[in-house]
Amino acid sequence: MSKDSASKYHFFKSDAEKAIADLGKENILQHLSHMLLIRNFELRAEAAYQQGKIGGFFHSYIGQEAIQAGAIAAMGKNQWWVTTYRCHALALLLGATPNELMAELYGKENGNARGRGGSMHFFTDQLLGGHGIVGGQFPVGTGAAFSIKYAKDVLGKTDVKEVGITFCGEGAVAQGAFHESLNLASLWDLPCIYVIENNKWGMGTGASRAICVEPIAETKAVGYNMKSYTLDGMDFFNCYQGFKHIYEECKKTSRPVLVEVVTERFRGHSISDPGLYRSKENLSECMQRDPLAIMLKTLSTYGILSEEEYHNMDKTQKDIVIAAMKYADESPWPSPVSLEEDVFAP
Ligand SMILES: Cc1ncc(C[n+]2csc(CCOP(=O)(O)OP(=O)(O)O)c2C)c(N)n1
Repeated sequence: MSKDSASKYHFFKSDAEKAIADLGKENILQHLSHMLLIRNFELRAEAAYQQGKIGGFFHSYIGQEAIQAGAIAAMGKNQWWVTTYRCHALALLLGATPNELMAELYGKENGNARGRGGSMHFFTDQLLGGHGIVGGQFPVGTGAAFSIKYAKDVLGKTDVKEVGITFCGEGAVAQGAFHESLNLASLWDLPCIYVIENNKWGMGTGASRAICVEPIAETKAVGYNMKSYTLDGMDFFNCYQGFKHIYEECKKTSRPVLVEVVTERFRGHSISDPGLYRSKENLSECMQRDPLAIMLKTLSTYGILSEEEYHNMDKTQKDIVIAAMKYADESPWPSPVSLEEDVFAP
């Protein structure tokens, strides 16, 4: 963390040694392989985009991998999850296959949304979508948490999920749906975990020029009588332990929580953004804290993984993604006859 950002945040205190003991070697390597899958998926999908295989919007998660990997390591897949258009990683982590996601990016019939949604609208049984409207996901995540509480308290069901997790960028906290959702969640004691992934930039506007108070979660949570936490989004173990703590607390109290995860995006806002508003020095300084490099360093310090083993893991994930590109390339286009299927507008 740079001196400046370290001073304005009160980070959740974590202990990598304890996290490693808690998760166990096999699990940790599994989570690292998921982060490597995300990185490889994004890198190669970008290349396919440049070759004209993919069209439309495309927002990369490169640089932010530790956040959602840590969240899922802590809370398990079986919750309600919802996020923004930057949704490739969450779909992969929740079990969508690289094949179906790549085919969706290529606009093919056997894609995740039959080629209709593209990059911003991935779904799984637990993922209630990637959403293109900034803030559009807040009411969805809040409603999902309401359904959990209703099923438990009113219908007396026991076999239900525990929490609804809503991810957003910092740019979304100035949007009305954020405030209405947090107000209701607090009023009705809903088990909502709202996660602001603060990568410090909207489409090209720095957070400090768009949001009137910082740190965001700490200051905004007070207005909704909620607890807040701040996590280091470049450190998988900090995210894992932070989310684990937050999850246990939310399950116990059924009180909503606002979390700010301080992170960096290593790419432009979207693939068409050359990032001219950001200096090369700023970007290369941020990239010094690559979440994958930080994880490798921690794991090698504790004798869990050598550099060679890491590169072998990376190669395995790269091959999976290359096979997904071949699958997508060879997949059929949707039939023009099916154009009006799944369209709900009259
Ligand atoms: C309601 C609405 N306003 C504007 C946009 C255009 N838009 C798309 S992404 C974006 C920036 C959002 O930044 P942030 O929330 O910080 O998320 P990030 O992309 O950095 O992950 C904007 C303004 C939109 N999609 N929806």
